[in-house]
Amino acid sequence: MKNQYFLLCLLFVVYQNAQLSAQAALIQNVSARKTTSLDGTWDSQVDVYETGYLKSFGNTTKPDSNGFFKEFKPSKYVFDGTNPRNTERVEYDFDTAEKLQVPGDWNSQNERLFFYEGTIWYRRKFTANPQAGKRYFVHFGAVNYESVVYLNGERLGQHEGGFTPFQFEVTALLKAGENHLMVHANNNRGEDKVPSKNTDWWNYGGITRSVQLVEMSETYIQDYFIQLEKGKTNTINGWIRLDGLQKQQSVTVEIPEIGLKQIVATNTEGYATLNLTTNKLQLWTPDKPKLYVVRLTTATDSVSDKIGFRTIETRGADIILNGKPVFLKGVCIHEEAPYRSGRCYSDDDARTLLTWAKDMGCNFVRLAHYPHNEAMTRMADLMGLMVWSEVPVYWSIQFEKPEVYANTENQLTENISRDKNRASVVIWSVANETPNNEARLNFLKKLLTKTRSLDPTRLTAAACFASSNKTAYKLEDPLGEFLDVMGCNEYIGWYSMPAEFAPTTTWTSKYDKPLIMSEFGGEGIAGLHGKSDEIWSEEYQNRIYENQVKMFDNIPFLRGTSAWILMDFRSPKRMLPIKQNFYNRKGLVSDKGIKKLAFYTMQKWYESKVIKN
Ligand code: GCB
Repeated sequence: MKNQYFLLCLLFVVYQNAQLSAQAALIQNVSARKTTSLDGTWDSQVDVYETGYLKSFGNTTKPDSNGFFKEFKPSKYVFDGTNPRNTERVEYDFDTAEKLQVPGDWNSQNERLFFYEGTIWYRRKFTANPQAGKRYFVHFGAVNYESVVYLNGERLGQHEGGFTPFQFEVTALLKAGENHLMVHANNNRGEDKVPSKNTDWWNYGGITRSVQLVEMSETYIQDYFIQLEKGKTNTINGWIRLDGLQKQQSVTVEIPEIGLKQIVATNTEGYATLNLTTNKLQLWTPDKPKLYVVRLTTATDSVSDKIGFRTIETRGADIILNGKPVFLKGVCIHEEAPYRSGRCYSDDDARTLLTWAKDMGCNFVRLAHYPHNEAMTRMADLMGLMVWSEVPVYWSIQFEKPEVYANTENQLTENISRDKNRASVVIWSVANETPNNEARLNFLKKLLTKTRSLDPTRLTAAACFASSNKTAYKLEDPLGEFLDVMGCNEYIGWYSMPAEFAPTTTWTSKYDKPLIMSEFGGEGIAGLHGKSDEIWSEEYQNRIYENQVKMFDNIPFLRGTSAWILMDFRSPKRMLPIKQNFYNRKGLVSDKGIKKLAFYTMQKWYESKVIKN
């Protein structure tokens, strides 16, 4: 009996600890909830040697119970004749430490951190007033790349992946009054990470997106998926999931503007499916990006979202939006802040970037090469831009390792989980320029199956290479068999062949599928003018574009293009002094917002693409 009691107690403690450190399932539409912003000024400590995890003269790098997250304070030294320890010697102090702004990468906030890759500890003090019967979560928009999170000295858990949201439940740890939130953020690159060691963008580190304390009712609407059924413009399909003790409830789903209402009952798992038929919907299109207020209500919670409704399919080589063929006039975008560089995160940043894309005549943007912040997809919904959303499976990835797959699948799941109700997102892309071998094919096939299981309504793609024999290009990457849309990156005029070879280059495909030319272009420095054969000049860049668009007109199965890239962006690989100065200069707009000649060439070509949508 005694033993049984002991076992029970042990199980309870194990269970409690698991609850404390477990990552909670993402709350859908977190900004529509009752939140306290934890953005602003955080105390920060650079920790090059992981001293924050070491014992005094430690020889271990394992998390230690005396780490920085305990925030020891020097106490008055009293020598009792036996203990020789000098308690005054604590060699860190977050109160007087340097400050960093959140959201924001550390590289662009402090010159000493510009090239820094490693660990920075962040601390934020905040006041809370927890209410009985409520549950509390700490939600991070993203931390690049790995984070370990502590509240009031207790470890909440960790997260890997620099571009997706995650959260922890803190109900049991949150105190009335002052609380201390601590984040160990580390952006070391590694061969077995996703992305891997080598990328052509800046490895901006830190808490790059907003942090919020979220208050929820005990049983709350945790997630929902509300979209048109594939191919049916009058049927809304989806599901709702509740979390909490009262999982079986009725949920009212309403779209008040068109008088649509359905009441569904959740099962013992808190799950219910939805199916609503209506002929009253005005469909979401890039020209008329109509969004509807959708309201979900239960006895214990309610939430509203703004959702657009559209269908997206392929038929042979065509991409079909709301039943009609469409050409995707696009441009690639990095999550680089206009005018100031660094990571962007705000509505204003998103509006500036997407307004440039609209000015160019785009109806489509490729958000390269990782999930961008939520402001981008929400703004794209509002402004009418179709979105290609991507996970950072970029160049060489250790495809043969199961843990690398698990990490990638988690990043993909978090991305789809966050953005699955955005009408703007039409494509989930699983990879960019990955080497053609068996391990990669198996990995990506599995990832595509996962993508479709999470979201059967959208298209899948990957940016691949074509095989080429001089000016004959062929799409035959074996991955093509498993994609809905072929993406292809080519740099005729920059990395291969002079630009003038483009118009006579022929394109064939092994697959009867649409092609999006997912990258093309070359560098050009805004304001540097010269002859069109003078490399780095705007004219040289423009010559590439003039020849590219001639080629595009001759590719029978081309259904979209996304030029590389909207704006100049920082990259450690681009070292040429003066000209590049750590910027990839392939932007059609400079980092200071100056439109280059090639911008107007694309604009003109997009104007000539007459399909209206
Ligand atoms: C590519 C990559 C992209 C690079 C670009 C370039 O093929 O997909 O990430 O930045 O080329 O500028 O070389």
